[in-house]
Amino acid sequence: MTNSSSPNLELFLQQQNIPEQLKELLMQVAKSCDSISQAVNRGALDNILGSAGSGNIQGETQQKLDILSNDILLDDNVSSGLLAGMASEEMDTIYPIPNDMPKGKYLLLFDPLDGSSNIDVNVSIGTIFSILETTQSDSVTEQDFLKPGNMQVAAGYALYGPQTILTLTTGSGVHMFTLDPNNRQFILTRSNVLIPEDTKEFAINMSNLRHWDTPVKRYIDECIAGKEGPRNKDFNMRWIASMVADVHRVLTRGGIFMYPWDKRDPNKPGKLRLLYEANPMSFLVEQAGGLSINGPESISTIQPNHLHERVSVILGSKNEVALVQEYHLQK
Ligand code: P6P
Repeated sequence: MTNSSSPNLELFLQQQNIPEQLKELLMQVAKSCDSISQAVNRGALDNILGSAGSGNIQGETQQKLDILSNDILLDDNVSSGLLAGMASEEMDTIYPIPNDMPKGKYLLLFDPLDGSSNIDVNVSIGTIFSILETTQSDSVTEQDFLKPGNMQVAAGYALYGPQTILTLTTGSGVHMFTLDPNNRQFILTRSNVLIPEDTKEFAINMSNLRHWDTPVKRYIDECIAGKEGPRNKDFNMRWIASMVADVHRVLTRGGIFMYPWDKRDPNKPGKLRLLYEANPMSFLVEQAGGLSINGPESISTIQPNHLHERVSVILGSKNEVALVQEYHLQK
């Protein structure tokens, strides 16, 4: 039970040493996530489940809630005067703030509703966001968005599960806020989150086993060998197929999350998107004392070449991820 002195998001941000406009932007994003949470909670009652009958640039069928969530984030933020532009998993190109609107120096990137395959079966889904800065407020181009993850000024996610939890970082630790359904306030419920350095829990889609590269196969085989194998301990496995839910579990109790490159489509570096999935999650994980790599290298140093670039993702408990990185470097 949080005591009555637990600050809400607004009070917490007031105490942070960050620009006022960034505080305003984070408050606005949180408000959008509350609206998305309410839409998700209504589901079939408002006939917003199922396919929208359209596809996105990722080659995925868009769900009605994907589009609704994207529209909420666009509509809520377009006139804030805080942004130069936005980019989304659901939009082919960047969204420059129109010239008749006030502009700011921030870029907001998001996956408006991650885990869409879980929407219709009532399993946790989430919104992931990343915030960059630009000096080109009046003439932003895609190039302005192509910054490595270590240049983010803030990142976070909203997890729509049994509770709606907003997790964010501005570079001074990771903090979690639980949405109070009675007053629609995000209340600080965990501050300075730290990921345990060791774990006995891995998250990966095992159905892809035959497609993995040797370092990943080696690592997973050793986990499955348990006490009788080289790791001398038994492991547990989880796979929710919502990155937000799997990463939240890793932040909350440790673990390793893996969506590695596989040979189904050798020219694709991975399934997950660099700019608005891997980079924000990597910022959070590293701020919480974990590691986030693409196999051989840190994700946060990767220079993006295009907006919807994909990447192999291995993140979580520091010592476990370091072992996987070692196997990749020995390859
Ligand atoms: P698979 C959801 O579609 C997503 O982008 C991530 O949230 C999740 O981790 C992954 O894909 C699940 O992929 O192949 O297991 O369905």
